[in-house]
Amino acid sequence: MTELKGALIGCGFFAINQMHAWNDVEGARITAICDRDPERLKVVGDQFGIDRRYSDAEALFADGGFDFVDIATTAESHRALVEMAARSNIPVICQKPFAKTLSDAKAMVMACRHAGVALMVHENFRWQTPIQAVRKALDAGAIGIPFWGRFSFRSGYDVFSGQPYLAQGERFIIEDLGIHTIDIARYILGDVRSVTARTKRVNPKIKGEDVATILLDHENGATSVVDVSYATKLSREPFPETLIELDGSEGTIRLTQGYGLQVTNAQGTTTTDVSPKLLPWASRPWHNIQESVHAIQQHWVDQLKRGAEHSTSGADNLKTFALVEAAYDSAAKGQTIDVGAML
Ligand code: NAD
Ligand code: 89V
Repeated sequence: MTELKGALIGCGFFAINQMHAWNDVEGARITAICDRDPERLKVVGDQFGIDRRYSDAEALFADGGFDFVDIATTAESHRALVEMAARSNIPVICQKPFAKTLSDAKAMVMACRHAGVALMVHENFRWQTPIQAVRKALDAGAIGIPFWGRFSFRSGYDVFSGQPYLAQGERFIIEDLGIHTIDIARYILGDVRSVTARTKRVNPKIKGEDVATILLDHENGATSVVDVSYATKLSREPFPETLIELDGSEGTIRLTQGYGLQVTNAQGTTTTDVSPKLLPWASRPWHNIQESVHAIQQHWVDQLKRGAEHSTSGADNLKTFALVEAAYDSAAKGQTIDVGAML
């Protein structure tokens, strides 16, 4: 099988996970890196033995010699970089949040569509082992037709020490973390018709909201609650676990803290350990996220080689991104937002 060559732009905090995962992915490797910060470029280049190093993305694309690009910068640079990739006819992975605005995100999808290049958003949470286990139980018909769900991420973990920019934006938890939780809700219960949300800032040291409660009306008639908080101090810190409750016509599913999957139906109750693997380069408690980075990057390569659509393609992610925008809009106006009108 031919090995694809990739270039990675953005050698910051999270890119280290992506670089480790690329080392393990079958069928691809990273041969060039780019960061406008010379120190980050050196750290990542030296750690992963990459000689082709660029401080400027235009120069990287001008030199070429790679089959895809992996954009691991923060959202403000995403549109320019994705459009650069489209102009160079290079398939592209873009980190979440996909863009700063929904109109930028739509333009990015259009640019790649016109260029005929694949575009996947690195929306990795749905690839976590416990989330995949919930999906499999539903697909196996374990609880019949789900009519209600709760997708919950409540934590007191200090995310600001690794990612200081999270304390500085006007928007915080929905844009950064809730975007994953909302994507999981869509993955499990399907697309959404309307959104009602409330937000709050509890931590006085940050600018944006750190608590959000979001009600989703799914197109299939199910209702779900997405509740996220970084202001929740618990006796046992759950970071970075998403807990799930699903009620269906024939039973219930509970994904509980510590990665237990409990399924109750007419046959009784079964409890399964659905813990993620601790990959050799991973560290607790991040191993759940780290394993999903490997999974989504392997999916990128496999689908690219088949010429098939990615689970979190740009077009798919517009539907998640619209829900983020709708949640902020709903919280600001105190109204329910119709999502269909936004897409
Ligand atoms: P970071 O600030 O640590 O790293 C970003 C890097 O990109 C920096 O080194 C910066 O110099 C570089 N950069 C920015 N613009 C550039 C440009 N135009 N050209 C070249 N280099 C440029 O940020 P981070 O914490 O690593 O986050 C990066 C992205 O990953 C964010 O969008 C964040 O939301 C996302 N993220 C995703 C997950 C996940 O699980 N999917 C987890 C953490 C972070
Ligand atoms: O996944 C993320 O985007 C991270 C974190 C889990 C810390 O919120 O920013």
